[in-house]
Amino acid sequence: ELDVVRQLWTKEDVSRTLPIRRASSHKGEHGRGLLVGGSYQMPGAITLAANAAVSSGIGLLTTAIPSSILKIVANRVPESMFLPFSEDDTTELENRVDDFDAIAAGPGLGRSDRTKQIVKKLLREVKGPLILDADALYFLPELQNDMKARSSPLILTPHVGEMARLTMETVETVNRRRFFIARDFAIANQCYLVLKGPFTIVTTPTGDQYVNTTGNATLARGGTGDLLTGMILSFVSQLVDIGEAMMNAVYLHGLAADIALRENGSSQAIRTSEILHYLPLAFRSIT
Ligand code: NPW
Ligand code: AMP
Ligand code: MG
Repeated sequence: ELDVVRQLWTKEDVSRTLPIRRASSHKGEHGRGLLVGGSYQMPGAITLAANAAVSSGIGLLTTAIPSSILKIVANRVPESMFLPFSEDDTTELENRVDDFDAIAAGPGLGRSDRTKQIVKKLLREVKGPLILDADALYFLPELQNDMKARSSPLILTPHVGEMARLTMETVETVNRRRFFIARDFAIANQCYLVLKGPFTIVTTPTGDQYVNTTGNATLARGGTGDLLTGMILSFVSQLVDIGEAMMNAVYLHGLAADIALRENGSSQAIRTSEILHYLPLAFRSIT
């Protein structure tokens, strides 16, 4: 284990690696991202993710959602374009995957057969970075061959419960051996892994590990992981180093929650969507 790189990701690291907006830059230089998710029961998760993406620098966002929730989601994210798909035919979605710098899937997607088909297609056909979170992680144990056959970057963002399912370990074991389990999984599957929780660990396919120090229990509420997925999509689609993009997203997500806690004095009465309002202050404190 002596050759393992394991270090804290600091404010200086973020400052050194964050994508900058040149005076002459245009939207096309800040990433075209596709976010896939949502279901009739969970229009909120994808709305939160889309808002987090557009609030953290992405140049152009397209959100792919079931047609049944287009109106409610589109109403709440005017900056996003939309790619509505029908419940039983996702070919429109599959035909567009080459148009994006990065794709993230999972928030609120549900655990239907349709989700499984979408994830299978994405694993096989997305040639750029693919981020899988939440319900998109659910079928991965059944899609191991598609996951292993993939040669372009794969990024998984499980919480401890999801990690336990991915590795067929108990939650207790994952908690106790989280560095080891994360590294083992990332190397075996040649993926980037964000193992979420207090002191989130980011592991690269070579087994290097970075630990995050921002964040607090304000984040212990529904939808905060969905925000993180939107932020990771924003940074990864700007074609920077993927490990750096993930760490910066995790750092700023936690920092926004730290500022929210400081400004409100309590972590109880803060909504998930309100945490996003502190992102500008989080970015400001970096530069
Ligand atoms: P417990 O709860 O302690 O008994 P699931 P999910 C266990 C969407 N959302 N952190 C936990 O055990 C997501 O995007 C929609 C977390 C339980 O057995 C997904 O699409 C929202 N869990 C979908 O819901 C807001 C831990 O893992 C299981 C854990 C399902 O995602 C909410 C929980 O995982 C949500 O984001 C830990 N540290 N340790 C919306 N507004 O639309 C153990 N567990 O069942 O996969 O559920 O994460 O809620
Ligand atoms: P999810 O469970 O997918 O909604 O993701 C929850 C998000 O909140 C992840 O980014 C976690 O790292 C973060 N989080 C949850 N609880 C805590 C906590 N007690 N301290 C710090 N971060 C947390
Ligand atoms: Mg989640």
